[in-house]
Amino acid sequence: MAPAARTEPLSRHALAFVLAGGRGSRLLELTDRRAKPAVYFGGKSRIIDFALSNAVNSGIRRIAVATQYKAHSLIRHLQMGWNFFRPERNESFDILPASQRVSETMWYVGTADAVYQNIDILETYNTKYIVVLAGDHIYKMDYELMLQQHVDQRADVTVGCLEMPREESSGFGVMHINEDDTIRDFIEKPADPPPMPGKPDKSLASMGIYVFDAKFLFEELKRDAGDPNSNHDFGRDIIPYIVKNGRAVAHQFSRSCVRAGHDQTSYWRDVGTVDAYWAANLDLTDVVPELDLYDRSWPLWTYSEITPPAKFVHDTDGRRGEATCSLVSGGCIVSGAQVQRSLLFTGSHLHSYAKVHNAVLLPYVNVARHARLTNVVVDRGVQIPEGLVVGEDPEFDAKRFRTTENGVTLITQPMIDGLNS
Ligand code: ADQ
Ligand code: ADP
Repeated sequence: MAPAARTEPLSRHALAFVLAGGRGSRLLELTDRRAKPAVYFGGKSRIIDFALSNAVNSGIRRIAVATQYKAHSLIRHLQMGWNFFRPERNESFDILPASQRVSETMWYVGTADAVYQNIDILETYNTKYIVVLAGDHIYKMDYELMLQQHVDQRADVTVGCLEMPREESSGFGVMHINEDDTIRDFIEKPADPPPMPGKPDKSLASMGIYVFDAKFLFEELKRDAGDPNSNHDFGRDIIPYIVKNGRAVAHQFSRSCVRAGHDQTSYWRDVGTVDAYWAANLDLTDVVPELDLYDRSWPLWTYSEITPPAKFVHDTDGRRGEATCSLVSGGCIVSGAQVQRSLLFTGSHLHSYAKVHNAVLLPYVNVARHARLTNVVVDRGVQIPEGLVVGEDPEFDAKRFRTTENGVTLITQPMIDGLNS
């Protein structure tokens, strides 16, 4: 039977519940002071802005964000950038602190618990659907299409999923589906991920995003809360339980990812490691990047500081300050310095004879004269001293900074302060 025509988008009856509490420890010192969703990405934004922008661009007008680990930087960002929701228009944006019931030692309870602890608040919203999102992935997706599949297939839960190389999928939930997208099996983080039928090199991985009917979710969370054997986690407990005892359906990302202009691929990244973070930021400097940030039909909402334009000047010796194949944000000053294939966030200042190449500079970095930085991620506000050379002597870098498997060096201010000790 063909589904009845809809008069109104389903997104108007949905609440997005964004899980933004995870630490993201593989980002090393970048998440010492901020949660992974609050880490800067793409020159002007933070990682969480992608999930939030998807929600808003999909038509969702009720959003709740669950915070936990090192939430201060995240909360400040959300308060400044995401305060345009109006209760008069049936809109809301709630920042939910970690429940007081959770003790310091019990911080890392599962994701389902983060929703369960806020159930009293969620029940007051009178919303029909809940879209559970992770606040730590880079992608553009229209959740309305996922909601539609959920309703059309009368699912208890609909799980967003994508194909990925089998060897990369052991950190994810991996599933088997029938022809009609019903999920037959779901295994959380399998050591040996099962391949897709007919595609021995691929697995079908969960994106960690779920659509539920609100009432069903509340009942399910209450049932799970009473189960002493549960970890209270969506991936480990709730989804496998529904796969066995109810109706779980898979929604393939390729059906609802937002492509624009030249953007023909289903771009999705978990920038969970410093290597992946560095690479995904620098990918944006490609002549034709896979992720199109210039698509005006799917804007990336964020809080952006008010800054003067980026400025490129000759120094007093007449040396040109220039940047090629790079993204340079507002408030930067490149004076007699050379910038190549790099991404500069707001407000950095690069001085004469400095060279940066394959560099991701977070906001307000100062690069003093004659410094040379190659293959680096530099944390916010770092003062790079005169003449410092990073990326040319692996032994020196490994001793003083954090170097990754792929030879990327992460530089923070405490590491710089330690140089003279
Ligand atoms: P993981 O990514 O390992 O797997 P997890 O670490 O639980 O899942 O994080 C999921 C999201 O929840 C992240 O955005 C994190 O920041 C947040 N989070 C974690 N604990 C939280 C808490 N207590 N309060 C608030 N937020 C919290 C999950 C699924 C897999 C799936 C991958 C996709 O379990 O099946 O494949 O996501 O990345
Ligand atoms: P350098 O070490 O490269 O000589 P400086 O800090 O002396 O760097 O700055 C060089 C140039 O950068 C200045 O002459 C000016 O054009 C520009 N500049 C520096 N600070 C500012 C500022 N606050 N506003 C506008 N331009 C600035």
